[in-house]
Amino acid sequence: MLVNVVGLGYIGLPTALMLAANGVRVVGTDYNKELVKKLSAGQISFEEDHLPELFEKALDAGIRFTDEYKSADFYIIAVPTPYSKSTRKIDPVYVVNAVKNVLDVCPDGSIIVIESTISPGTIDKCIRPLVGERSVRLAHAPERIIPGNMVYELVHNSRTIGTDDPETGELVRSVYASFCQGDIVLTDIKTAEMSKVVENTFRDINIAYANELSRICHEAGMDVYEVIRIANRHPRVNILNPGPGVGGHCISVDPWFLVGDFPELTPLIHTARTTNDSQPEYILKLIREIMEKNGLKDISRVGLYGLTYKENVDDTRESPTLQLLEIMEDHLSGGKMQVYDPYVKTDMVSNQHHDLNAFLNAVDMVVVMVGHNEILANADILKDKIVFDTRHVLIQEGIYHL
Ligand code: SAJ
Repeated sequence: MLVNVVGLGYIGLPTALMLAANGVRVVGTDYNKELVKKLSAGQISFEEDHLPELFEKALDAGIRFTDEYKSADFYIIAVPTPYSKSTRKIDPVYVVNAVKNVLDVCPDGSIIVIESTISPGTIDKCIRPLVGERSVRLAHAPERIIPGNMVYELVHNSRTIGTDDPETGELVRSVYASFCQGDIVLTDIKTAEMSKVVENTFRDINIAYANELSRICHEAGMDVYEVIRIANRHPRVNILNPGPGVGGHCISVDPWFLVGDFPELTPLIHTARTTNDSQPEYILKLIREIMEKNGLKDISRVGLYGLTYKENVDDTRESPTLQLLEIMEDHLSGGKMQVYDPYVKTDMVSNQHHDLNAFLNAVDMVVVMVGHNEILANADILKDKIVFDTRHVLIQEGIYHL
């Protein structure tokens, strides 16, 4: 059997490597020729724990990379699914194009599995009409791995597989069972679509609750972390952490699919999303408060530590730091803050440093936007600075928190 994994990004690549490393014949396809060249030359495309070792194993097992779609028995589509900022509905263009390209080359009897997160009903609405009368089977097996712990979670997480009939479900299960040691739950396609979106929405709402609590506690002069720590001792309470906002291409996007499709029925989801989206602006307000308290007038002497959407990854999509910088532009607030992230090697914003010491020399105040291990391991170099830790990762005295 040959598996063609389409889309070699944050999800498709680890999945393709995992299959290959576990004895499945795999060819990975991506329309980005540069990426294909890089992978074919044995260079990994993003930083993730244990991915380099997995890459080695997959190369030894004979994985191939190409920009062409291949005739195969089994396809896994893992391309991005953005949402339209105006309608809030899913923009399925990448999935639709990938499936069209697959249909041009796939033999009858093949199975096309969509792993990309899609709003409930997308396969019925946008993919089935493309397949028409062809005897090609569809499935939805939404990915669930968390950046930062992808390789472990690929093996150990439970998976959901939605198909039109149990026989196809078993076939798809057998492919994923080549590496997945978690439970594999079979269901119908629409339930699989919905359950994935619901999982990420649940997390978004929980984080929004934590962020709202942080604002209440700030106003009341209380320590939100102490409040959450104590509340979480209750056996049925598990409040997540407040932070500078919610980034990444998943949690900050997927809840909008439900709001877009069911606007009248989603006031809670909408409010949570809006709360999390407004958190960078709230952080900016707190930065100004702390500057004022310390007699600091020049915003260009303030540094944002961290540009990625969370710790120890190199992914900057929808990152709270980028959102905060965008808000500052909108407010035309004069000077620009300094920025540094050890994982971001290319220049993305102005005043971006690539050396921690140079960054620290340029600032009097550091705002920790991301709790990368680098800053945890070197926390004492911040001792002469005013520090605002939005992630609650530093334990030193005299640090400002949410
Ligand atoms: N965050 C907080 N407070 C928290 C937890 C997270 O502010 O207590 C922030 C993070 O810093 C980040 C954002 O939320 O900016 C999202 O990060 P995350 O670590 O919660 O999740 P993602 O986006 O990296 O991955 C999520 C996961 N979904 C769930 O946990 C339900 C992952 O399992 C999914 O596979 C992934 O979305 C996806 O691709 O859908």
